[in-house]
Amino acid sequence: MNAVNQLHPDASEEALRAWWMPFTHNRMFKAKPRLIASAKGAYFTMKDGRRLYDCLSGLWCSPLGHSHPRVVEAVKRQLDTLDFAPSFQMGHEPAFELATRITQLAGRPKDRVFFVNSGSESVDTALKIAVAYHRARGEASRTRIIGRERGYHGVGMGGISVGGIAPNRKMFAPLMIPGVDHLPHTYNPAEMAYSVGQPTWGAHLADDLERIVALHDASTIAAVIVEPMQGSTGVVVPPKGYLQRLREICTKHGILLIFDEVITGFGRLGTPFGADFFGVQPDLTTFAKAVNNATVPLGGVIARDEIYETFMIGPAHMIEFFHGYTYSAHPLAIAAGLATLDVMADEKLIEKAAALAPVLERAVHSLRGEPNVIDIRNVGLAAAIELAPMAGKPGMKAIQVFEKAMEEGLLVRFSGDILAVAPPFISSVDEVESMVEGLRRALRAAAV
Ligand code: PXG
Ligand code: PLP
Repeated sequence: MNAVNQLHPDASEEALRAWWMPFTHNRMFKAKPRLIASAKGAYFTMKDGRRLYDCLSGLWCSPLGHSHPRVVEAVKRQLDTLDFAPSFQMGHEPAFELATRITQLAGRPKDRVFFVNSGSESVDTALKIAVAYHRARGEASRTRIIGRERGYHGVGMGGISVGGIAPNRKMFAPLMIPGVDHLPHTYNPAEMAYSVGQPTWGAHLADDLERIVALHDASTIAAVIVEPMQGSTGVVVPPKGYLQRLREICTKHGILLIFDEVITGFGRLGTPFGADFFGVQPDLTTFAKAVNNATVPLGGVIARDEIYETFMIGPAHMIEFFHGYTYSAHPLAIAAGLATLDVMADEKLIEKAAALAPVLERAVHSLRGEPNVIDIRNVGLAAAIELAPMAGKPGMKAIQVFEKAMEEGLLVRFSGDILAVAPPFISSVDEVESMVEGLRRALRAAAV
């Protein structure tokens, strides 16, 4: 019998042995598995038949809902036409088209797109571009990268080095790239708890970049990488004026500014990119996830035209950038990307996200005062609810609320003691409001 067929809602631990699951408490999961069977629109159907509203759009990545018919159709058609195409020294037209469409959506029609397969790869690629760019310009001493505390930039060696989440780093210290420093994070509950949208306190924290520049000297620094809004660490929203200040300091010192838009790209804040929402343009932008609704793995880096042109030196028969992945611009991923951007445009989904943002904002802040809630943060169509940790058991309160929320038909995301929601753009006002009421009941149920 096929092992898959043996899986059942009460699947035995033996059947679940082999898959070492990512970012999961494997023992707890396998003792009490939660098996997803299918998904359609904004809902998952579990193996036991329960239906769950997808409060985080997958892992921040499926804003169109699941199995959108136009995306499914495009991928099926592509599969019958060209299943794989090498992208080293060869190309297929849809990849050029998607690159063009992405630069247009970003309002940077002259810029260039390098395709990869995940957010982690997009970050490592952007760091390589930054260091190689300075070298090509004759400033090979610019090798340091500045990240930020609480930053999440994936799990590649570059990403964990510039990232600022301790558990993701501490076990791998000897593998980290050298010469990295970190800006302070901007979260200060005493100054900004329950901020609605952007906090007004904290722009001055960007000035710490001047301290870092003074310490290392600008001539050693290649780039600063930040998420415009820190997603994984629990929707930490940049203070008003903070990103502008970072931009000014980078420009002043010839440092590239990288926005990691793996979560904020493609509409999450109600604008095409976070750069549009905050009104600050970076030099390099990383993206993944929503670019193709996560139908097939896809990510990329948008580079300013001047950065690309800097690489175009030397004889024309020479490779300019020694980097790329077997699956860069995989035809299925590209087809899903083109269909996703078509659906976003035709169904005005980014505008819909913008229209739902105030609905989520109003609703989620009404949870203030519910049991164990110590902060609520929001921006665009994303919000986080921070809970007071249980004495001696950090993370446990969030697990309890997560389980109660499942009983309410909600799949929410938790990380530490922070709950995060980022609903699909196709959601109705009623679905967003009902999600928050379900969370309210879950918070109360987890308190007793
Ligand atoms: N950069 C940022 C800003 C991210 O949010 C990555 C890079 C890495 O992407 P990949 O595709 O390699 O996972 C991410 C990913 C969560 C959650 O619940 C967030 C991510 C991934 C999974 C879960 O916060 N962010
Ligand atoms: N390891 C080996 C032995 C390989 O041959 C390759 C690619 O050819 C890789 C790793 C990298 O794989 P990918 O291009 O899918 O990142």
